[in-house]
Amino acid sequence: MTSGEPVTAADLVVVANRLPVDYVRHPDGSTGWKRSPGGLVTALEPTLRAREGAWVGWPGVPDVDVDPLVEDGLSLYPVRLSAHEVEQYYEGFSNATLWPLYHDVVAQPQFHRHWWRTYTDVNQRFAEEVARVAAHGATVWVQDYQLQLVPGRLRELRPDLRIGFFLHIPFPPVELFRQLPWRTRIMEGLLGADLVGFHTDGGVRNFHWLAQELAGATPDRDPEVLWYGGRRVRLGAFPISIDSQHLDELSRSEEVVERAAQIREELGNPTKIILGVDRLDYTKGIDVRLRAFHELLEEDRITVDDAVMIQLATPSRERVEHYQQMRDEIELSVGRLNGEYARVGHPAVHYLHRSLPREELTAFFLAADVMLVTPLRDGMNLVAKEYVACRHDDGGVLVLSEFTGAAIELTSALLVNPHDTDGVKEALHAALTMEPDEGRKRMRMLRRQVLDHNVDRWARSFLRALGVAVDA
Ligand code: ADQ
Repeated sequence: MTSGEPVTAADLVVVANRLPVDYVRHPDGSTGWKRSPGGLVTALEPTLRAREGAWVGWPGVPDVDVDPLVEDGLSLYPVRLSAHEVEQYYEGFSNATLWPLYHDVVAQPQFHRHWWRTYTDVNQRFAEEVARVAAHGATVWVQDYQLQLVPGRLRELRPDLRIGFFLHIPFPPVELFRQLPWRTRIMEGLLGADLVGFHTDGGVRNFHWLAQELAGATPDRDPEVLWYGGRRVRLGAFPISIDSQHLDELSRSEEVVERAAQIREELGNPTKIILGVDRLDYTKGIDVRLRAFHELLEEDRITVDDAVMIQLATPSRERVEHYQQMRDEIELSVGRLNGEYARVGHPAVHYLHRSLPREELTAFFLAADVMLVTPLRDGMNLVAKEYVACRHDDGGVLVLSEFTGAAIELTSALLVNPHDTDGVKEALHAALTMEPDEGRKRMRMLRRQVLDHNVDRWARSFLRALGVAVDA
């Protein structure tokens, strides 16, 4: 899977916490690489390859020194992290400080000075590695909240570079961001970029205000431009998407269509299937939808013959304490619900704590009559878009939280406030009883949006705004 020598000076460098491949140690002691195909790789691959691109990131295993490699024509530069750094920079500052703070403090963020120090050290190391591999005048695209100091550090090291930054999670309201003891340093770090991108206009507005208040940036007549250190910093909303065409095709394949029918049968041919698919994260509102379903059963408005629920949950951040607690709570709720409403051989909720292969997930999407996406806060939420892309039959109803970035584009979904249990319950009931014509009309509108705005379009529009010449 690897071949050739890494390019010595790349014109386009992507830098993200993780490489698009994971380093693996096999039980027999041998080592290798496993592809971890994420949306980001798919989106950026064609552009990266066309430009002799490079990717800088952590290989996913602590304490390993691995040489740069070429994977299918893409140069990969591993950044070493010690176990201690993974704990403090990644699990600590990234996922127990920034993640909850940026998601409206739905969990209490922890502020620890030693975590912050490690975050700054690791950001410095990423910046140094990029500075080493980027060609003169190259474009660097920094990804996400783990690397917010990289643009600033990189600008100091390499003022010749063109630097873009994209935040995949929400950029928080002013009052919340100000809780962060290192708020000014983070703003200064981000302002090192030439372009700072968010999923939504809300993120742009929050950043615009905070940059002036905390870092002394000055506004321009253009509301999407700030001046900082004598430089122009452009801001913009770039709602990310998925490889819609690929999912649409996959969902039409014979195997997937057959598997979807088989899933329905295995569930005992219920009238309706309700589905939830998430990384197991407290921001995703899994408890909200379980409560709504539970109450509908309790009030006898539905029975387990009318509707079964499936919750697929990818294990996530299992070493972070809050995630362990939340997993226990969700599993307790599932157990209670089944204890009260399941019959032998017919659970009310089917709960799988694992990651499924793409084809299998697509079949679940195709089988589900109602898709419940109820995060308390989410930068975008790709699951909502994936569900829509898979419904080539115009079937299915999407219930979507207003607090996702996706809700701005997917306005024909049944939009809900996840804090309002009655509202979620009514929307779930409305979705279960919706006239097929009404459902199809909504789904057609959703599909137009998702199929027109794919992830390739997202990547191109960001790079274009950064001043990179990309094909139309
Ligand atoms: P995430 O918080 O990870 O992403 P999301 O956008 O929904 O959230 O993406 C999750 C991905 O994992 C989807 O592609 C989904 O299909 C997949 N997945 C979930 N459960 C799975 C399972 N059991 N088996 C297999 N696959 C599963 C962050 C931000 C989001 C933002 C994205 C991209 O939090 O708001 O949309 O980055 O910017």
